[in-house]
Amino acid sequence: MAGTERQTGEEVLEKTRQETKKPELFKVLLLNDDYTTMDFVVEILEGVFNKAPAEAFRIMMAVHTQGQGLCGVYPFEVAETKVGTVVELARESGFPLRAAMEPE
Ligand code: TYC
Repeated sequence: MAGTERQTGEEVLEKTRQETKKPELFKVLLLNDDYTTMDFVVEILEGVFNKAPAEAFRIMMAVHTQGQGLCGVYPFEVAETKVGTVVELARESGFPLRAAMEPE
């Protein structure tokens, strides 16, 4: 980010430099299993990852056929919260659904 100078007359009083790091982004992936229902996975993709119904179905089928699928890319804390929410909602419904995160 650009440096700034504050001046009175000719004298430079202070130089400041603000460094703002871009947030690191993480992929959130859903993992396949044999027990979670397809309908529940679609609900998760719509409710937690804000996917439209057709996109949620497409991602669910990608996970089902390829073992895992991308749900979204988020800053670390958002990704972590989404993974936790998926696991918690799945446990409450008695499903072993898992989600993972990895650096983009
Ligand atoms: N494989 C599951 C079934 O046949 C469906 C499923 C899809 C489970 C995606 C998990 O992340 C998943 N009922």
